[in-house]
Amino acid sequence: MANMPISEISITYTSLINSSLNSARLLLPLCSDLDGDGAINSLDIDSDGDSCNDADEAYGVAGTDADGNGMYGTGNPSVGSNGAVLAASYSQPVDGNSNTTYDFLEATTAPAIASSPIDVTVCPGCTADFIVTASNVDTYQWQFFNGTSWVDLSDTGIYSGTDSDNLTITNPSPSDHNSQYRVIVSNYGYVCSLETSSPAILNIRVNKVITNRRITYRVKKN
Ligand SMILES: [Ca+2]
Ligand SMILES: [Ca+2]
Ligand SMILES: [Ca+2]
Ligand SMILES: [Ca+2]
Repeated sequence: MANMPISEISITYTSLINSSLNSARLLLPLCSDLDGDGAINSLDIDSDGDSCNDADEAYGVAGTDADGNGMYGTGNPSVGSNGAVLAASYSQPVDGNSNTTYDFLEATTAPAIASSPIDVTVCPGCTADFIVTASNVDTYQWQFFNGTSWVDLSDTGIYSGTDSDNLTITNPSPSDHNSQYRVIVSNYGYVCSLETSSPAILNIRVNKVITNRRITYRVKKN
């Protein structure tokens, strides 16, 4: 047991006058090493050992530890006399999944995408579904590529299920041909990782046109 850190102090109160007050006990947790890696929480950059640094988890913002060195911002931050980072402030550490345990003291599994949506081909005016299969997910956000960047979709117009595992596109038009969609999944208790699916393409089946010298026929495919 040599060199083991003290993990807690227990104070037991015993009254010699009133026995009803006996056995009051106060536990003062000290120097907890939550993930058992030999570094106590106050000296551990990832106290719960879930690969998301305390700096990010305490703020609930990925990239708070910008260079991944375990400290606020980039490089060695300036600290005050009590060791507090001068540039950093928060009222209390974040509990993103609202389970009363601060996220930096709670090992959480990152969201993971098992299968990305696949390309879909439908007729004009039909319904297309894009489906993602993922685990440890609290939120889904489907996006559309507008030719320049990916933009978040909402349940308006031809879109529904934009915050679910199933994006439905109802009554697409030929102009929607070749549109690209993808989804971003997240976990409230694990701020470090947003997983993005591979993009999938919406193909609109084009009616075949047969032309002879004088007459054009449009052949309905469906
Ligand atoms: Ca530790
Ligand atoms: Ca962590
Ligand atoms: Ca929590
Ligand atoms: Ca955590």
